[in-house]
Amino acid sequence: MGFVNYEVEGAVGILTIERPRALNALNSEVLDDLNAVLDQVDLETVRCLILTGSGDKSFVAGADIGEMSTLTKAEGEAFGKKGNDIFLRIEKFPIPVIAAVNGFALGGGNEIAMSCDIRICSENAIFGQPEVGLGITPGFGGTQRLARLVSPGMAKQIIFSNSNIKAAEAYRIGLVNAVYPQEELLPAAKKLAARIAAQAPIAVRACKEAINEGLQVDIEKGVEIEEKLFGSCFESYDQREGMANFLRKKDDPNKVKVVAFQNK
Ligand code: CO8
Repeated sequence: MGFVNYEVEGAVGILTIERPRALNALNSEVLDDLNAVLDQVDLETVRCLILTGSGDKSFVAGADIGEMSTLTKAEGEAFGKKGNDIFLRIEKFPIPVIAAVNGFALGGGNEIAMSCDIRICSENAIFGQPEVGLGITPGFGGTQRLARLVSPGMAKQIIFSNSNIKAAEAYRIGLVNAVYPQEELLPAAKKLAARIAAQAPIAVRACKEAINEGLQVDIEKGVEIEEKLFGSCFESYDQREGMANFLRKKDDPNKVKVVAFQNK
C-alpha cells in the first residue's frame, strides 16, 4: 500500500505510515491507504496491532496543511469526517492497537495516537494540538479524546495555548504509558504486543469493548455491559482450557504450561 506499510510478525501486525518527505503528515491518500490496510488485517491470526511512523523524527506531523489550506467550510467538515471515521475505526478495531510514537505527534498525529488503545513513545517525541495557531480547531477528535484522556483543564490549556509538550510531560499527564530511547521503542512495542497476543483473544477483545463502551455510559450501564461480555467468554475453548490449566497446575506444579489460546 502506497503510504502505509503493513507487516506481520507472528500474531502482531505492524502498520507504518510512510510519507517521510512530509514528516508522515496525513493527506487524503494516506488516510485512504490506512483504511485499506485495516481491511487487510486477518483477525483470525493477528491479535494485536502496532501503529508507528517511518524514520526517527516524526510519528505523524499532523493533517496535511497544504491540502487543508484552500478547503471550503463544507470541504473542511468532510475532511474532518473522513479522518474521524478512520480514527473511530481504529478506536473500535476488534483487537488492541498500540501507538509507538517515534517523534512529532502534532495535530492529527496526536489525534491518531489517541484513537489507539495504548500509547508509548520515544524520548524525542513531541505532542501537541497546534490547530488554533492555524486558524482551525482540532478536527480529528482532538478536543474530545484529549479531554477524556488527560483532563478537561489540561486539554484546554494545551489546545487553547497551542503549546507542544515533550515526552516526559506527556508521561506525567498520562497521555503516554511509557517513554523509551528511540532505538528501544519498537522492540518495547513488539514485546508488549506479543504479550497481549499471547492472552485469550476473545477475552482481550471483550475487555477492549467493555472499557470503550463502558466509558460512554453511567456505571450501572457500564457494569451491565461488562456482565454481558464476561458471560460471552464462557463455554469457549479458551476459557475452558485457561481455567483447566490453572487447576492442573494447582494439583501438580510440574504440569505448568503456557496455554496456546485458539481464539475459539
Ligand atoms: N502538513 C504538510 N506538510 C508538512 C506538515 C503538515 N502537517 N508537517 C511537516 N510538513 C512538511 C514540511 O512542509 C516540509 O516539507 P518541504 O521539505 O517540502 O518544505 C517537511 O514536512 C519537513 O518539515 P520542516 O522543514 O518544517 O521540518 P522541521 O524539522 O523544521 O519542523 C515541525 C518540524 C515542527 C513538525 C514542522 O514541520 C511543523 O510545525 N509542521 C506542522 C505541524 C502542525 O501544525 N501540525 C498540525 C496540522 S493541523 C492538523 O493536524 C488538524 C487535524 C484535523 C484536521 C481536520 C480537518 C478539517
